[in-house]
Amino acid sequence: MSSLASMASVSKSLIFFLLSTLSIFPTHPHPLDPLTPAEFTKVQSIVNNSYPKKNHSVAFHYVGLEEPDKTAILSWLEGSATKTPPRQAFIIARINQITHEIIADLPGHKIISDEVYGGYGYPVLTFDEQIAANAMPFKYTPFLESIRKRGLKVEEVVCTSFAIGWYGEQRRNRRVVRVLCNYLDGSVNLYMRPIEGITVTVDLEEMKILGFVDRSTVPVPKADGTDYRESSPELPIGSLLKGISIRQSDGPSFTIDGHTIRWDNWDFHLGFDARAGPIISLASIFDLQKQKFRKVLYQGFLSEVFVPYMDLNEEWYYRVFFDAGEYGYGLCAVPLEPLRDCPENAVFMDAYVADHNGTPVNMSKIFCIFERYAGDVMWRHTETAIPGKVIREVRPEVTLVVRMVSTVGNYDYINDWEFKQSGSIKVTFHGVKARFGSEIGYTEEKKMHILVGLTGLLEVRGSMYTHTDQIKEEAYGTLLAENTLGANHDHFFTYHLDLDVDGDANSFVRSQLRTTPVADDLLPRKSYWRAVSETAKTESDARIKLGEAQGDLLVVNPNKRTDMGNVIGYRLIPGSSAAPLLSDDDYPQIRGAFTKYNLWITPYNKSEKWAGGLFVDQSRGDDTLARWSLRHA
Ligand SMILES: *[C@@H]1O[C@H](CO)[C@@H](O)[C@H](O)[C@H]1NC(C)=O
Ligand SMILES: *[C@@H]1O[C@H](CO)[C@@H](O)[C@H](O)[C@H]1NC(C)=O
Ligand SMILES: *[C@@H]1O[C@H](CO)[C@@H](O)[C@H](O)[C@H]1NC(C)=O
Ligand SMILES: *[C@@H]1O[C@H](CO)[C@@H](O)[C@H](O)[C@H]1NC(C)=O
Ligand SMILES: [Cu+2]
Repeated sequence: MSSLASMASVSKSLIFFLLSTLSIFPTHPHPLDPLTPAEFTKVQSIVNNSYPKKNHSVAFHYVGLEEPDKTAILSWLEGSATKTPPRQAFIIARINQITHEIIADLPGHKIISDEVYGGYGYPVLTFDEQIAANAMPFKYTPFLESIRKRGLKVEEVVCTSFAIGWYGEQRRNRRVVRVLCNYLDGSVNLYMRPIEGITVTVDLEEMKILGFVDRSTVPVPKADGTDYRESSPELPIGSLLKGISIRQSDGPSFTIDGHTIRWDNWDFHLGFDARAGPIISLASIFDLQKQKFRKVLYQGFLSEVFVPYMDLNEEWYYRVFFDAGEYGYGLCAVPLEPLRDCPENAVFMDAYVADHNGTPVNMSKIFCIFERYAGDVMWRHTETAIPGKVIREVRPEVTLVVRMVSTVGNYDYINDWEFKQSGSIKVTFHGVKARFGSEIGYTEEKKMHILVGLTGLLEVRGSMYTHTDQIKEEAYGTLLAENTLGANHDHFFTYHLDLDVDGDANSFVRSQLRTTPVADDLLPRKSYWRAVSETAKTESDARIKLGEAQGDLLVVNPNKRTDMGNVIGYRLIPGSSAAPLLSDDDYPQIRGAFTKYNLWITPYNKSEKWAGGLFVDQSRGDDTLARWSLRHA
């Protein structure tokens, strides 16, 4: 029992660890390294050879490392493997409009397995097909007519694609998206200027328009005050302060060897995946006393981001996003801006993805790695009790941060993995409050439409209202500006964390503090508290709703003890957490059922990575964490 998904950040408990078997440094290249550009090209040619262009249409929806089995990685690390784990790629392709799951052997230049997927759901949308779909309305006369009728300039219209989800249809839908449009004309903030009422349904496979609806003439909100650029005269966010910088005249204290990063007592591998973004593997920490590396985290990555909106209007009810499974959280990563996104002492790393045709795309400056010093103190003591002397010892708080930013439509998710000298790992989404309405509150107060909580831009609905007094029916949101409603919604971030604390056999323990009455009259006190620990025996024992759970959530190694005999483990420390408020039988919630609990523990299974399933576009909730967990309930 060692793999778990949670919406929590992870942190070390006060308990210290014991022995580890990890004694050698990984050598370069590492079996968990993401595919290189040459390997992407190799994949493309392997698939080309098997499916020649003359009678096949081939679209690459996912290309990434087919991870070696955990046992193979662990024996390789221990030096007991006779050969290095195989170098393979996992490919999800649509071939003649059928989904294939392909595993290719790279050194052998051949396909070793090729399975047709017949279940519900479709792979991640490619950028190229979204761009093509977004262009479709501009060749469609009824659409152009609707734009003209509203008195809008067609050259100022920008369209984007939305996954359609699933709302109980029995019949399988084709791969389609809804294309919805916004307006620029005097603004760059297109999300603030929706053209409501027009919906274009596009078939992605045939790349043709299947449906067109124009049902309202709500005005497009004004351009005034929507510009968020620094150059804008009405500068809305963060006034500019005098220059500030962090410099390390002796250079950074970390080293990067391929994808392996070493800093202070930490050693870990940083991978990249088109779907998950950063993947942290094999994080271990050097124990000075034992003079050995000790394992902490086999792997951790973002499994899904679930974003259901609460607006039931015709153009809005299906706005339920799975940012990793539908759009590719890594695919949407954006280059980081030196000195703005990352401080002066940051080091940048590139990453690669395959495009629709399988051609490698260089995404430059996707990660930044830097030592963070914010003027805080990690540890200190001033000793004044010793006569005739004062001892003062202070250690400043310096941590190591790995950062990536993913821009999925209007949202910019700033995602940090932070490693601390104390042994803690902290995962954060910069300033996210995953609760509906929170960003809107901020926005209202500032009288601006830019949200900085999550950062990025709010997605708003055009409306006829100019004052809250006019609102009589359900508005599903807050009036932010004239003709502009901010829609209520949630963001649920779900992580897959496979903790291997001091070895891969770990248990999940809940430790609660219980009040204990004192019966003995001879004792001066009536009560005290003591810690009572319970080890989860089944998966259902280990499903946690944070609002209800009391006490500490621990991942321990039951086979190891400290020299004093104490348990060795890590404590999961939740950040802000949220519970879904949709009913269990609501279609978005069936697909997002993995949000029902904040923490789930499942046995290790290499193919159960994605909390919302492997094929999320139009999924029906039959391949989610909530279902897998019933198997061993
Ligand atoms: C594979 O086929 C695509 C599409 O025909 C072509 O653009 C690409 O160059 C080919 N790549 C390789 C490596 O064969
Ligand atoms: C494509 O052509 C090859 C050889 O000409 C043939 O073997 C294969 O069955 C064809 N595939 C399809 C899907 O038509
Ligand atoms: C990717 O792009 C960056 C920035 O342009 C460049 O430094 C790097 O060499 C490129 N990588 C490859 C493999 O071309
Ligand atoms: C691993 O997960 C897959 C996909 O959910 C499932 O089909 C398979 O039975 C699982 N294996 C085990 C041993 O539970
Ligand atoms: Cu939001």
